[in-house]
Amino acid sequence: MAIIALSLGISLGSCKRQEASDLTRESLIPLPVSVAATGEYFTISEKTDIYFKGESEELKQVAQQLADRLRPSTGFEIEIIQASSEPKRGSIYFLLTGDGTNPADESYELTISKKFMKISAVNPSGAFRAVQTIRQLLPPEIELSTVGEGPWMVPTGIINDNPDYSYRGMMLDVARHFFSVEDVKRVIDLISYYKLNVLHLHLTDDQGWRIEIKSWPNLTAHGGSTEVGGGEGGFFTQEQYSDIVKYAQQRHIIIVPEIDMPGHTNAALASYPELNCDGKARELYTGINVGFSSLCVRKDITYKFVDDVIRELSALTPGPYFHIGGDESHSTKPEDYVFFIEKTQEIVNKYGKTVLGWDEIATTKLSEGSVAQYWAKAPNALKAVEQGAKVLFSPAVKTYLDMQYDPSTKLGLHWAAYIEIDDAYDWDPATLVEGIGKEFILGVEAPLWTETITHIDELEYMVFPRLAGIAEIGWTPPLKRDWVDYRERLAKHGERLKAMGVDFYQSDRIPWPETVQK
Ligand code: TNX
Repeated sequence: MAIIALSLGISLGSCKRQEASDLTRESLIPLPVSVAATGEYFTISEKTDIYFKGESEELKQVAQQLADRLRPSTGFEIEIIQASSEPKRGSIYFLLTGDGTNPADESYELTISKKFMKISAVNPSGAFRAVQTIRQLLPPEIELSTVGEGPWMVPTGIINDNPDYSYRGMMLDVARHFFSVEDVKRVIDLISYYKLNVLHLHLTDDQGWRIEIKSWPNLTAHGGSTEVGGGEGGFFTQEQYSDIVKYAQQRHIIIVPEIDMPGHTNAALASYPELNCDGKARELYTGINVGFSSLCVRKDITYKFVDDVIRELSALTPGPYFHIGGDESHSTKPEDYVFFIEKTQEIVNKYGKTVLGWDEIATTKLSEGSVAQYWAKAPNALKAVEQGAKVLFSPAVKTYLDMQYDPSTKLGLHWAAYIEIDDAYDWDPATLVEGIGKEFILGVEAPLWTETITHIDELEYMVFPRLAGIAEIGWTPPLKRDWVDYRERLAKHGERLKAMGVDFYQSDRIPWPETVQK
């Protein structure tokens, strides 16, 4: 064995990695379902081309995305070629094995040999997930936009992979502080690297209305004009929102839009006096308290409003879900709350969407397919399950990205908990709440509320690296997950995050390599 390693070392000359490779020891996050190593290397060189088989434009785009990632850092002119014959030695080869009947299937097989790298997937989304694996198998410098030396070597073997949960998301609150289209695209790029497939946008709240509704223009003109702390706020035009949706789609991520109702609606109540029971417009609000606002539940105009908003936004949203909020409606009478949520679910369904709502909506009669997002009250989540509904797991004590890491964290809040990297990683949705096993769980989502977060750098600091752990919970089966092993893999990701320019929290619970430490 030693002799083989030595002779390999000599033949590789100046290569950095001279020993036999071991694909099973690569620091992949999320950890794949199965990895088998064959001990050699595939090397991306100036001769490497990327082939794709068949007519799928989406598959071609995935091949293109890999090439676009490789070109700047390798400096190679990597071509995309439709495969007519067996791809030539040294190339990367994409093909689809599915017939399109199960579009939700994100599985892929990545076969890496000395001669080629082959990605076979049921759907283009699986191929896209495989590309993230490939990026993580290359040296971290692959993420830079300047040409590096390489060598661009990947350990050989076979990876068979698919997600444990079909919904793996992050939520971004653009209402408390507004974030630009460019910021949202950056978030999409980063979460796609960890194989998430949902970005939930919290588009409205007391402090701001952030999505243009053409039939109610004052929502953004007035309701979007400020934010927490009194800044200038902002909003997405419908065109910008569609641009985000498309950008996400190309990264195999769906956008879930949220209009939070009937509470958390001060921005709307300030924009249109008729939405208030007393017919008087409210003042704009720039504080951070919750629970004081409510739509006027028994007025007809309220449902004209709700219908228009859901209609316009559903038409711009190809994904299946529409999130109606429903949390902390402390100034809505309980019977009014039930009336409102039941009626609003019907409207969402009428426009062809499935309802998502915070766990409080399970205190009402859920319509077919509605999903409760468990954030605070386990009894609510259980009520959803009793009604035969699925639950999306976002327990605040584990997944809230606005919770401080520890008492010294300058940003964020701590009403639910301090959440260190291990707290966010080391739990299992399927055993967290007695009575809610895996069969009732749609997936996991980590929300970033932005009362205290104003810039993309701050956002990155709160999101990373905790989100990588949530991503692994959503993807990797619990039996394969282990904190001690994860900690080592995450440490290695420090260099990758750094290469991507991510401003992440350098927890002292992670053995970061020296090159990463500030
Ligand atoms: C609770 S989570 C809220 C949000 C706040 C968040 C701050 C939820 C459904 N409601 O309105 O932004 O806490 O951590």
